[in-house]
Amino acid sequence: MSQNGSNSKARVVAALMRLGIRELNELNGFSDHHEDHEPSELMPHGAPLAIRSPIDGSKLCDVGTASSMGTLNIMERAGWAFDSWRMTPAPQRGEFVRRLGLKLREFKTELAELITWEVGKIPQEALGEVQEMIDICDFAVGLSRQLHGLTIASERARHRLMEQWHPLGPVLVITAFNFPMAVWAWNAALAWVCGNPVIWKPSEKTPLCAIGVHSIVKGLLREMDSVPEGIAFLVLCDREVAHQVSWSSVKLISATGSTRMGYEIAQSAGLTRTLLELGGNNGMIVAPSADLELAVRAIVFGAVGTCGQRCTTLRRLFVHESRYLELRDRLLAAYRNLPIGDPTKPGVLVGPLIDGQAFDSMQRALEAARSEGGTVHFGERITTGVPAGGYYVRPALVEMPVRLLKEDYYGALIDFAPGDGYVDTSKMGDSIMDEETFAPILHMTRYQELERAIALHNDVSQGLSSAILTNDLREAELFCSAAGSDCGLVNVNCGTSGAEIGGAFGGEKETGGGRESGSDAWKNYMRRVTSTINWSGELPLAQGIQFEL
Ligand code: UN1
Repeated sequence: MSQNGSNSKARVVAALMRLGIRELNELNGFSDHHEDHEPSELMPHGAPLAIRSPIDGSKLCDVGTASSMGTLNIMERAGWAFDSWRMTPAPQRGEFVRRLGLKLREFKTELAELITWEVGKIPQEALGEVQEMIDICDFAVGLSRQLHGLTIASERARHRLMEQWHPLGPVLVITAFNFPMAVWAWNAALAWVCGNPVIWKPSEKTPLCAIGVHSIVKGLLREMDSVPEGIAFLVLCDREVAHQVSWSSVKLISATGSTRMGYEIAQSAGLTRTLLELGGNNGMIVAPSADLELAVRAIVFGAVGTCGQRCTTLRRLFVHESRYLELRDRLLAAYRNLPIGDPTKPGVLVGPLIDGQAFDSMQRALEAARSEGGTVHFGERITTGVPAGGYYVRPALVEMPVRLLKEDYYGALIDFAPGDGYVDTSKMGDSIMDEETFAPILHMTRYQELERAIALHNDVSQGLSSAILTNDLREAELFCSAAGSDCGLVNVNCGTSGAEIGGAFGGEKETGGGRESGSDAWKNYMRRVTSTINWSGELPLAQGIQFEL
C-alpha cells in the first residue's frame, strides 16, 4: 500500500461513530425491508452490497439487500403513512424538514467524510454537497407555507374556479453515485413538505452515504412523535430487484442516472409519473471577447471537478478560432499542474474515478477520439504518489477536428446516395463527442461563426447544462434566447456545473425533461385539483349550453 488507505478507513469509522453507528454490523439494520419469507428461486434476495472506497479500493463490509418481496412490504408501509401525513398541515411537515436541516448542519463534517470516503470527492466538494442538502431544507421550509394554487375568473355568475395542490402519494427516489446525498435531499425535502412518504433506493456504489443520512432521519423520527415513521424508507437492493418490482403504489418515480437507465424506468413505469434527470453532455462556447482568466477557472472546475463525474461536467468546448491557441495553452498548463491523488490530502483537487469500469470506459473514449483524428493530451492512469488500489487519472484534454452538423452530414449522404435513396446508417457521422463518458474528458474544437457554434453545441441528444463566455451582450442574449442553447441550464460567464438549488434543475431531450430542486419543481410532488364552486342557487352551464328538463 503506497499511501494511507487504512488511515482513510479509520476516518470513516470515526465519522460513523459520531453519527451513532458504533459497530459495522449495525450498518445492516438500515435498509428498511422486512423479509417474511426465506429466499427462493422465485423470490431471490439480491446479492449483498460491498461498501468500498474508490480512494484505495478498500472494503468496509458487506450489507444485505432486499428481495422484491421486501420492497413490496416497504411500499405497503409507505401507503399507511401517507394516510396521516397528507392530512398533517404543510407548515407542520415543514417543521420536520426544518429540524432535519439543523441536524445536517450539526453533522455536516461527518456526512462530508462519508462522501469523501465512498465517492472520492475532495472535502470542499463533499462539504458543498452537504450544504446543498441544508439549502434545500431551508427552501422547503419556506415553501411549506407557500404551496399555492390559482383562482381563475369563472364564466358563470357567482361561481368560483380554483386550483388546489394535494399530496401525491409515496415517492420513489433513485439516486446516482456521484451525488449520493444531495439529489436525494432535493427530492425528499420537497416531497415531505408536499405531504408524501419517500422511499430511497440509492446507487449500489454508495450505500454508506445513504445509511449515514438515513441514520440522521431515523433519529429525528424518534424525536418527533407526531411524524409517522413511515415517511422515510431506505431500500438497498440491486438493479435486478429494483426492475422486478412493480412500483404500482408509488405515485412518482424520481430517478437520476444514465440515459439507458432512464429508458428502462420509463418503460417499466407505464403511466406512473416520472421525474428523470439523465445524461448530460454539457458544452461551453468561448467567444472572442471572453475573459480568459475567468475562462480557465470556469473550464477547469467544470471539467475536472468531482473527477469529471458530475451530470453537469463540462465535456465539450467550442472556442473562437482567434482565442483557440492561447486558451488551449493555458488549459494545458493548468491540466499539467493539477494536484491529483488521495482526496483527503490537503491541496488535492482531483480525486479518483469511482472504479475500474469508469477507467476502462474513459480509455475506450480516448481511443475513439484518436481514431476520429483527435489529439489526446493526458488522460493516463497515475500510479505513483497515490494510494494503490484506486483509479487515478490525469484529466484529458482532447483537441477534436471541426465537425459537420448531423443534418449536413445526412444531407451530403442523401445527395450522394444511390438512386433508391438508400443511406448507409452504419456511417451516421456520430462522434464520441456525442456521448457522455462519465470521466474527466474535455473535447475542444474551434469555431468561426457563433450561430454555427450554437448549432453544433445543440447537435447532441442530451440537453442538461450549457454556458457561453463572452462580454458581448448580443452574443450572450442570443445564447439565452429561443434560438440559443437548447439545454435546461444556460449560463453566461460561469461554468456548466455548480448550479444553485433555488433554480429548477434538469434538462431537455435525452436528459429526460424533469426539473428538480428550486423554483416550482414542487409541483411534481403534488396533484392538481381544479374545483368549481357554485354559490348562485341556479345551475348555469358552461359554454352557454341550454339543457332544460
Ligand atoms: C448531478 O451531477 O447529478 O450543478 C447534480 C451541480 C450540482 C448538482 C449536480 N449542484 O453541479
